[in-house]
Amino acid sequence: MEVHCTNSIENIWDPTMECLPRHELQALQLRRLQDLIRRADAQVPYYQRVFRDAGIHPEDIRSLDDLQRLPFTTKDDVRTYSMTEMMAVSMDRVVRLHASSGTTGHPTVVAYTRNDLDLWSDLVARIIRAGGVGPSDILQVAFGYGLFTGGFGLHYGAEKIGAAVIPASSGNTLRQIELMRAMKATALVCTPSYALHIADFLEKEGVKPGKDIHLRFGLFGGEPWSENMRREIEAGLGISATDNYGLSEIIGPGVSGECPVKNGLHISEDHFLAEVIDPDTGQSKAIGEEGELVLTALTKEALPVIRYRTRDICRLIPDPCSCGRTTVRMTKVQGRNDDMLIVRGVNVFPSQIEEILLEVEGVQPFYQIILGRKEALDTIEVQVEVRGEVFSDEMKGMRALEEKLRQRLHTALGISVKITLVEHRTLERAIGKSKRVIDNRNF
Ligand code: DLL
Repeated sequence: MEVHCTNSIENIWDPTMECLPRHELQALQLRRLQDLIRRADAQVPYYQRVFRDAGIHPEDIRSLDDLQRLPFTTKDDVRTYSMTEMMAVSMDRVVRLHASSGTTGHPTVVAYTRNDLDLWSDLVARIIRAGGVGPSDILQVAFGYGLFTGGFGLHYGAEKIGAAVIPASSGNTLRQIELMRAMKATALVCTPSYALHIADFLEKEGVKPGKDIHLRFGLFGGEPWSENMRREIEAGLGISATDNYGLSEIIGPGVSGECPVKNGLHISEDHFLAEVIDPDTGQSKAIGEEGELVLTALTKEALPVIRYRTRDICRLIPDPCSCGRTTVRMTKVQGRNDDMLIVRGVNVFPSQIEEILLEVEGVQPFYQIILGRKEALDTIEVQVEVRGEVFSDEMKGMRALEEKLRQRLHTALGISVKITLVEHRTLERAIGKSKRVIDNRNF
């Protein structure tokens, strides 16, 4: 196949597939979709039932638009039906099990065949190369190794590109820094909140990025993070930071990732079909409109998933990217539909609050949102850390900062928020995905 990348292909792991002309990509997607529906119809008890109830036959899928005739798969479906009902292969072909992080409800168990693991490491290799990391890099994996897909996913992807992997796992921040220093790590992967914690720790210990440690790149994902948070992490660690996205039900990390342009995350569309729908009505949205991301895993052997409702809110960006990849991009995920706060009738994502807080001088990137109820009305309080000099400043400075934050949040969100400034390094730190919201409202 001809390679159509216009730019440097140095940071493109699989230029043939990542830069496929759109018409060739769509033809491949259709062949893979037809094959997926045939496999699901022949081998997956759950989809056999769903197709029968909806009167769908594999030969009905004649174009990519026919995807919309298929019913959605939800997290509840994946949870309610046993794994064997969802699987397209027998257990003797399964070589690995993982589980979703279970941010909402029980975790979901997911299975991989050997081919699935090969595919997964190849897809993660794409995002690692896109994030700037190459074979001469030394990459510290500070995601948890275990049921969570982050640790093992990034580990095998990094080995595939030939980088040297430090399998540090998450936690024990002092040791992370010692490892980074001793093994001369040049790249770090973990959640963005853990990256911030590491950056803060470096500052506390007097370790200087660029002098004592030599990180150049960071690939972060697993939870939402704002552009302002990116700036804080890049400055604190002295690196270029890229976002990557994925979910266990689809494969884990490796679904999409940013290239050096940092304007959206390229979706590996030769393996995942992406749609955006209205989360309330389930109606398809036009490309470019915001809504819930729905993904179909075209090529996975053990657990094929058709039109999986991710609950993640984003937009698709169809315009060509100057990096040369031809794949559609998704914007940074604002948050999960079910993490959206509804405060006195107003919809707010924690990431919107984060973006506003971090615009203000003196504020540290550590905060917590506390919801309550007073006289039948919702209350919202944001506790946010401030720099030492601000905190020890006379009360006037503190009150002025509180007022500034209150006004900015009111203007941007249309609700009044109580601001409580707290001393630097007093809020709890996350070593994995952070829990930003404490909801004390009893429904
Ligand atoms: O978090 C997979 C992953 C690991 C992705 C490491 C990237 C890096 P789960 O535990 O199943 O899988 O959680 C999936 O996490 O539906 C999103 O709500 C959220 N999420 C993942 N990546 C991002 C991101 C892994 N870059 C759920 N931005 C997803 C925002 C993210 N949210």
